[in-house]
Amino acid sequence: MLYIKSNKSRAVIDLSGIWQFKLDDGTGFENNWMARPLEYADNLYVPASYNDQQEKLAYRDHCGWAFYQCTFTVPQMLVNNRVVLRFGAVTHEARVYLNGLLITEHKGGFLPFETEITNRINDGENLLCVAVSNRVSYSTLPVGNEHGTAFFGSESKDLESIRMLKIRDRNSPNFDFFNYAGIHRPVKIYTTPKSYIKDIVLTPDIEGADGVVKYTIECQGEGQVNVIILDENKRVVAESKGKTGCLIIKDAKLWEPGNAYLYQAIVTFGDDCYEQEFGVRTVEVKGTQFLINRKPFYFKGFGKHEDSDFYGRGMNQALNVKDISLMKWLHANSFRTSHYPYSEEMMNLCDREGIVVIDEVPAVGLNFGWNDPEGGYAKFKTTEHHREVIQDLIERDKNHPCVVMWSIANEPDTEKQPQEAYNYFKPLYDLAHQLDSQNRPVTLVACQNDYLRDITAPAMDVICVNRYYGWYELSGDLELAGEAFKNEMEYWQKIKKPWMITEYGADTISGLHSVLPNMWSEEFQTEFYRVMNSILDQYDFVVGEQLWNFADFNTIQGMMRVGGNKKGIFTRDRKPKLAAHYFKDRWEKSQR
Ligand code: E8X
Repeated sequence: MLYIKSNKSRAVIDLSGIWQFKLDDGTGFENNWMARPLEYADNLYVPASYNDQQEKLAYRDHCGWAFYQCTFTVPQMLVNNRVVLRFGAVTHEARVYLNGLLITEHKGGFLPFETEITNRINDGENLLCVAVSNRVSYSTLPVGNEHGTAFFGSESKDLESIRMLKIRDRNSPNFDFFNYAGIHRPVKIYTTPKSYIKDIVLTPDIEGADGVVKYTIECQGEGQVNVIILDENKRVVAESKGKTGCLIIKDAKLWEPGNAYLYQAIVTFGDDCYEQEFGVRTVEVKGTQFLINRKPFYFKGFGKHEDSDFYGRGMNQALNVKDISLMKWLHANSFRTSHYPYSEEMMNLCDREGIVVIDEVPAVGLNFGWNDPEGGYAKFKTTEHHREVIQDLIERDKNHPCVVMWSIANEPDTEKQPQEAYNYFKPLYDLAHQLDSQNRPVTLVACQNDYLRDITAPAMDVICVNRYYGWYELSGDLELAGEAFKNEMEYWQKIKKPWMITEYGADTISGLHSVLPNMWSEEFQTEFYRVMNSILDQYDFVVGEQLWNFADFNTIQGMMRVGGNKKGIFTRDRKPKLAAHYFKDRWEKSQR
């Protein structure tokens, strides 16, 4: 799916701004709220989560549907074009109505969807209504507990008594980030000529000093395809005709981590044209190494979140720019889009800035239900949707040079039901490989501690592991934590695959200090990383360290969380903790 752009053949109308908003009271659909202006609605900003925009418990704790409305008019000069309505992301489920009629529905909160509205728009004002559901369950990704009782995988024995209390319907996410909801990314209307370019797939390779770019252009309607490649100085460096072909860029400048170089493929088809940026780079796994442009690459970076004051999980471009700037300040080179695909705008920025991305689907929370004989993998009704999100993610992000690996899940159970886990994930791993024309490595992020039983993580191209010795286990005892970690590393060394740590960390209250490393203090967080890193540094098969987390972030309320998850090396408003200075120093000096 192409990103939206305005150019000489395409116009864009951005619907960002203040919309009307109202939580469903259970009668919204029945009373046809989508067909006329909402009564007693609030003014909310789009794109952003609705949860934190007003001081209302109902906004914070809502479970179910909510209604958004805005009006728009398409200028007369555009109506002879094909007109498309596109959403960057609506979390988690959307039903879209135009002038009262349902025009599209979408499941999954982190990927774009669009629908043609050419023949549905009125001459004058149009009423757009988006109903949004934030419900998570056994059949959504991310996963929630159907009855809203368990958190962090514990099976509640109190279900019956809670039912007797007749609690209201509520969400119980099985993941450690606030279940923000709403229209999270831009809503735009764009036009194309009636015959148009539908998709562009670019598959770059390197041969000697040259870039070799295979391409496929998908078009609708009649016309001839032309492709021109421009370098950053807008000089034509290659040209071709036809829907598929191969372009040679002589003496190509490579897209390198930290040193991005972007070419543009200018595709024309009849009256339509589209400029697709791309980089010439290769990615592969060889032995125990992760190679970018045939050179060993070592990941230095983070797991992150899309999370900020007021916006919640809504797109925040100023913050994206800030975060990349902070990454560069730290001499970091990469992050993982834990635990869902990030905005297209962030991916575009990473392409330009040379930041390397592990691109993750929203498959988090597949790790509970073991006490129930029908539980676990038998209970999750996610397989079909899981295939869909992998497919849609690869379709959206395939051309990004910043993406070097796909992550098909975070911390699913791979040990309590090892064979079931393998049976569930192996076909998804194969699917990702099959769909990606660049055949990038595929991984899954594993977490449990009975790693000897795990047959799924070792079947991935890179073994990615989250570890919390010294925090969740052996809490506070960094000496034993180090020993336990070292024992584990001796095991992974025998598997002879590239291995990286994708999460490790300690909750830390900014401003809390202690001479000795006491849990929750800034000194403890720093010492924790010093101990773990000294072990990572002893092994050649380690291809990266991504700490948890870049910044503090909001979570569900609970005894484990003091105003959210505090494992950031920055606070939520991006003030450094001691560990940020420690990593800056470490990564600046790093030889890897
Ligand atoms: C944590 C992280 C959480 O925020 C992230 O989304 C997934 C968690 C650790 C799991 N990984 O809690 O800070 C630790 C399990 C320990 C047995």
